[in-house]
Amino acid sequence: MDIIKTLSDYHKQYEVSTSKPDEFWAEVASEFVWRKKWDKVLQWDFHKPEVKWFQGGKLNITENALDRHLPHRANQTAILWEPNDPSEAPRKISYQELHREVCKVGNMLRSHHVKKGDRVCIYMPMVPELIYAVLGCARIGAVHSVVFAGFSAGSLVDRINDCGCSVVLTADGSFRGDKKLDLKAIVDEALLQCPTVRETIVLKRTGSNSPMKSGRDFWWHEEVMSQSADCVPEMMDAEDLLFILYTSGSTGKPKGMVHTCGGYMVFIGYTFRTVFQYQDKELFWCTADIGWVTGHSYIIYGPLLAGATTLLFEGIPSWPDPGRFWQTIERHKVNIFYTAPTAIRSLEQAPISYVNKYDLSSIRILGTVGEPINEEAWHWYNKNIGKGRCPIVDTWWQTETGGIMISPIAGVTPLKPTYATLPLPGIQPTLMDEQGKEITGTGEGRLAMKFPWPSMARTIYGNHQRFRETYFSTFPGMYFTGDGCRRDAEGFYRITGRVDDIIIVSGHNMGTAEIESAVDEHPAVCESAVVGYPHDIKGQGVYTFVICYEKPSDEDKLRSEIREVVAKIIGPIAKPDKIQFVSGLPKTRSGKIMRRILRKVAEGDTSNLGDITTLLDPSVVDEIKRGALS
Ligand code: 7RM
Repeated sequence: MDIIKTLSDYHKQYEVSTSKPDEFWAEVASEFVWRKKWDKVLQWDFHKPEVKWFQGGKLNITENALDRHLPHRANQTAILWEPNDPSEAPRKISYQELHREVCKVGNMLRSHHVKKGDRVCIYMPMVPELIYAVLGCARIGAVHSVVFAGFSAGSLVDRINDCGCSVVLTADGSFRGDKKLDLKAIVDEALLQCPTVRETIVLKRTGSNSPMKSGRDFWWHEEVMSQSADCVPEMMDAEDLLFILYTSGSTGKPKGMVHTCGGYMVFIGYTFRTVFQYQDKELFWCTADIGWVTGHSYIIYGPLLAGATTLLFEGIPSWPDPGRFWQTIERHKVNIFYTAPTAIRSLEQAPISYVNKYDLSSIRILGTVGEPINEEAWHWYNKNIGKGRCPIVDTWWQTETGGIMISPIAGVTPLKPTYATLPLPGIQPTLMDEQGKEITGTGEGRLAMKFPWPSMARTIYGNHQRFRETYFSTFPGMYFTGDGCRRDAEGFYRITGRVDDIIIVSGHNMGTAEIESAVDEHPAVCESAVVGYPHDIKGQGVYTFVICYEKPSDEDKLRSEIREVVAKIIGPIAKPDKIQFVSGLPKTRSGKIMRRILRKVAEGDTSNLGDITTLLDPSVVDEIKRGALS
């Protein structure tokens, strides 16, 4: 399939992808190496639900991401690693070296009796060995389950036990800014409650003195040393499991989203090249963590399937100072930069000199992912980072979708700030109203998908019923995303936020996202989060947490101004009852606000906030608790 280069290419491919989906995806898939061609492109039934792509096909994704490139890219850098500490030397790993290291890890796992289908937990810092671990699993057909290395022992226990991992790949520790985290100690604590784990293999990174339990714990360097650099790839059926990735539901235990080999490969390879318009020899940087689906799809698999050079960053955006991203772009001449709105908003609070002292002229394309980007942050990113000459692709997708679903195609399809714009070929979105009727034309409703795409999750590990109930029961015969969405007259989509974030004030349904975007219109406001709380008269009241660019000199005056702005934009009914000024919000690393915590604070019940260790910065919670308004 030729890469889309013009708007009319887009319309043509889109048309074919919906009128003849089998032909369309067969053509995309035929660019890859299949050991055996599929018998059937697609079989599906959203009522069961059951979705199978490329049935009968046999492949190994690492052959496509590595071996396939060796004849012409052996010496090209595959991974450019920028360590946490900018004074430590970056590392370049060529495709040849990456192939060798992945094979060694594959053999190491086999020597520890890991076989096809076994689940392997990966709990490691953002170092090249983490990528070797992921691909090493894929090489031998083991199912990787990466757990973000900032999660607590308790979160790790849940994720290991849910899918019964037999081996944990980890490190002695990790560096994050000026902090050191003792990962092995966390693993040791977790393993007290993980009966299925036989062994751990521990990479040395920080040199912390991890006690090793004889017979259970092994050093990575010792185990990998003697392994051969040839590792026969396991031949996988297209529908065999490639990985499990846990995503937190709004309540209850995390869901292990299951992704399979063939469809995931085809869709991630296709969307990476299409959306970012990657050109040979360019340097692509996605700042996500590999513990998040964005890291899986667009640090590892997408770029490597395309034979690209991918930048892997171990550090954090704020250390040693808030210029770290921009310094790194200058240092390595990054061409495509893909980050989260939360990072943009936090960096825009630093003096602009942190941006302007670096040469950002290598950048050609910018991207965002993870949450709706507000108008103001979009313009800041466009002006200060893109210098007004780089398309911004606002990519909407989910852990469940595996890859990008709705997004501009860089430099090809039109942009519209705060809009994810148009569905990619193969993606058939629709908007549904509260009665379950399809909305046509301009309108706002719940975002659903009418037709399968190759990289959609196939189930929740061990709980197909929960999969059906969560995604396929709201609108029978469709996949429900959980997001609210608006469609304009041109057919452009704008994601408005999760629809489970709804509050009912005096009988009026309001999306918290809608109130937030109104609050954000006040020029002093950098960011806000709205939750409901019990209100004697209205049922629920509107409690707003607000981050300002500068500490407000007169808080009460600002409060009444913000109320007026909301009244003007939405109506007096939406006026915040309480406004608490804060310096930060409880967020996950990917920028999702943990409303559960804010709701508790707003309800005045801070005795048990539940697990807060999955937050980017758990310390903000104390400040928020102290400042809570009664
Ligand atoms: C990739 C990822 C998924 C949820 C999704 C949305 C929100 C993601 C955008 C966005 C507006 C975007 N996976 N979301 N991208 N909202 N515009 N471009 O984030 O599983 O962690 O989250 O994130 O609510 O449903 S995820």
